[in-house]
Amino acid sequence: MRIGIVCYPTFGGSGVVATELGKGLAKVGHQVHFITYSQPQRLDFFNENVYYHEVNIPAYPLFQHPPYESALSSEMVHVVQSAKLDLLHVHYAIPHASSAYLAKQILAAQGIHIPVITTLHGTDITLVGKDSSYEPVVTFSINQSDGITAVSDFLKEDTYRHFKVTKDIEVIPNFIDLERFKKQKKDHFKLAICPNNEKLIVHTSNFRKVKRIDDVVMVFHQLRQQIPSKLLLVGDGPERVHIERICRKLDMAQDVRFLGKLDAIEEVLSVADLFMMPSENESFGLAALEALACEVPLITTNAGGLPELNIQGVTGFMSDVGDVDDMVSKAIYILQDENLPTFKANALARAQEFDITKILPAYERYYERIVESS
Ligand code: GMT
Repeated sequence: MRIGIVCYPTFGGSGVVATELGKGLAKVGHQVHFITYSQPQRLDFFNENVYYHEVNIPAYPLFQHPPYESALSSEMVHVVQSAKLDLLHVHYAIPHASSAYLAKQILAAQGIHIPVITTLHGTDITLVGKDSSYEPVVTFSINQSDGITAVSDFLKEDTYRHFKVTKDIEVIPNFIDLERFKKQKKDHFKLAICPNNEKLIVHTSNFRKVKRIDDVVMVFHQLRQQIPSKLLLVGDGPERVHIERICRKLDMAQDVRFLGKLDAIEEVLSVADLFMMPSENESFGLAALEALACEVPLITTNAGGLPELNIQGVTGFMSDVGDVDDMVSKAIYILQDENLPTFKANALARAQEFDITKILPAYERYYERIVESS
């Protein structure tokens, strides 16, 4: 098939999923055309089946806000026409679903039919999409998509709860490339960070409020008083400065390292003993799946789709949002030398259920279904 993929090109989960999906589809022989405003972070390899089309957004003094949606729709029209695409698959509803709708109408007027699939990822539904500034457009454009997928049962149900969506939503969970995300031997790295054999706790995110990084820090603050440990914070975003200040205030600067945005996150995860995701909400928790693949057990909340990934007492533990004391006691349990190996083995076994080779065919089948029926 010739597939157009539209996504955010940044480190965010939806962009990562879209890029990895495109790479996977290209590897099995599909022609994949990425349409984004800059090179996707993980589109870092050459494959004869991968094409990249950058959305050009011309500046004009009148524009306080450059009309990205119009430029994106226009680029979709050009790519569908020139590459003769069979399908447009847009990731994250805002504004990709409405831009795709417009492109579809423009092409229909030229006698070209292009099916559109929208994949819902999380904050496009649970946070931003609900805002009345966006809601009518989000509802309309989701309903106008020929196919809709969501990355968890929770997200599917939440979409029906908050939007008047009348179409079926197919749940296709996120996935992981186990050839890339696997535990690597990085003893020198572990020794540099934990010279006295401390336990290593890792959190990665885009440092937004919804991630509740304060809770990561408060759990670590209590944990390090009972188990010698270090904390690595990977990523960057609006909360970073605030979190750095808390760490200094709690006199933890020696034990907490900020690594910024890292591409080779699997190297850090390879030496981690515990991954923390105390999010307020999380439709899937891709970063937690990356940790599992590197044999790292989880402390997460039970919010959103996290119970569909983290199995209580098996791959780690879940606590209520904000229950720092509960997270501390569960983290201490996992980190006991007699418990840790079992949790690590369970983590890998769970990740194997989300291997890209198992999930990619679900997307292919769904594509075929939508192309045939639309
Ligand atoms: O987590 C974020 O804030 C980024 C966001 C995105 O769209 O890039 O992530 C969402 O999509 C990911 C990929 O499907 C999911 O794994 C994340 O759970 C989801 N984030 C939230 O629901 C907060």
